[in-house]
Amino acid sequence: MRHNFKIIQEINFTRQKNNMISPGVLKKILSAYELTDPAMLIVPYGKGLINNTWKITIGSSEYILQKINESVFEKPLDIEYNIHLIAEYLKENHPGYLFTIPVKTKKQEEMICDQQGYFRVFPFIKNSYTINIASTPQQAFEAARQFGLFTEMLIKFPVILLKKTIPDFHNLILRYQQFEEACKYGDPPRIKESASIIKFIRGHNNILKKFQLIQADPNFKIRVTHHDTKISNVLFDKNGKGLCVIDLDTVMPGYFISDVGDMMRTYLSPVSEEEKDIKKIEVREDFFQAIVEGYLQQMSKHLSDAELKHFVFAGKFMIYMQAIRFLTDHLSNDKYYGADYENQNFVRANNQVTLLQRIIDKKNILKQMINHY
Ligand code: ADP
Ligand code: GN1
Ligand code: MG
Repeated sequence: MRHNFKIIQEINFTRQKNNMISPGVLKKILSAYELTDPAMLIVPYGKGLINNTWKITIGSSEYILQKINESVFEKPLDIEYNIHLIAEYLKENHPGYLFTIPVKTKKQEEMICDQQGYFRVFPFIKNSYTINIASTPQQAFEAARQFGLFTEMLIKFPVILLKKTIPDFHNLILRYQQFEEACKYGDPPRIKESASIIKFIRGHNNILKKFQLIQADPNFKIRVTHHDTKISNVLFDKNGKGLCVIDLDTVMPGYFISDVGDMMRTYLSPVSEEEKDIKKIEVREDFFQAIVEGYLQQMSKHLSDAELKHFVFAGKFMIYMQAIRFLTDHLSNDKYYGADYENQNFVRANNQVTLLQRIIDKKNILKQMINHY
């Protein structure tokens, strides 16, 4: 079955992330917040692929300013709606949790719309820091525990109330259809050069079938899911303890395999998805153990047996989907993620299929490690 409109959603738009936005425009945005100051410092910040982020320093006060990528988030106000709803719930039910809420404008708005797009400001959490690669199992444990805690605190929250800020975001069936579309209608030379990775992806579409079974299985619960559990979305304190999760734009109803899978995708290997030298890609078993322990410390009593049995599958699912998304973007001339150099999304896709193969090679060892739970 074809869903034409949705299929082209990720591969057919004008990219916004790299737009140059002048300091003058940013200062005008900030004036809505009473945050203008002649000595203000505005510095691009973070490594996100989608939104624009700046760190603002005014004397001893620090803020994060973000511009939402409207090609990706078609209804930015839905993000504000979700964050607001969750903030209210946590204030009531978990008042001790450090939840980052947007700074209000002079008009009490949590997000503002200017000719340049949608912007919001967060207080920069003092004495916090983020990392881009998990270099110790302890960091992986802390991050996994924070994402588990986030879902657990919201276990009784009526998940149905949340807006789907990117409809079908982690719908692997749709991602696969987009990939097949790109294989047909994408850039012909790139399609030709990608023959072997295309073959690999098609050869592993049993992952797709397993996902279909999950979708039909009532033992797999829809919960409040973060959907972007990379380690740079956890704030740490100076002792290396997790403080809270951030980057909540994709918080929406979802399966646990999205969050656990993205942790595996991004914490298991000592090198990132950008690494060109695939020999450096490996699956660190002690980091897997740390993810299991951290996440299950919060979530073990909520996961069904069927879900627990799919812990390792979660990694395969997310890595496979990310490989598909990078390759689809490469075949579609980098419209979604952009590229800093020729073939960057091909490099990323190749990195992810290598990681997938490494997980498959260690599948039995990893499954044994989860058997104790
Ligand atoms: P992106 O969607 O681009 O990944 P994030 O919301 O993750 O955007 O922000 C990018 C980076 O900015 C984070 O990895 C973190 O380092 C920093 N950051 C974001 N919000 C805060 C905050 N409230 N306090 C401290 N640092 C933050
Ligand atoms: C994007 O915004 P950022 O960089 O945290 C993407 C994720 C991908 C990730 C790959 C909304 O996340 O789904 O896993 O890149 N976010 C969106 O690095 O598409
Ligand atoms: Mg982020």
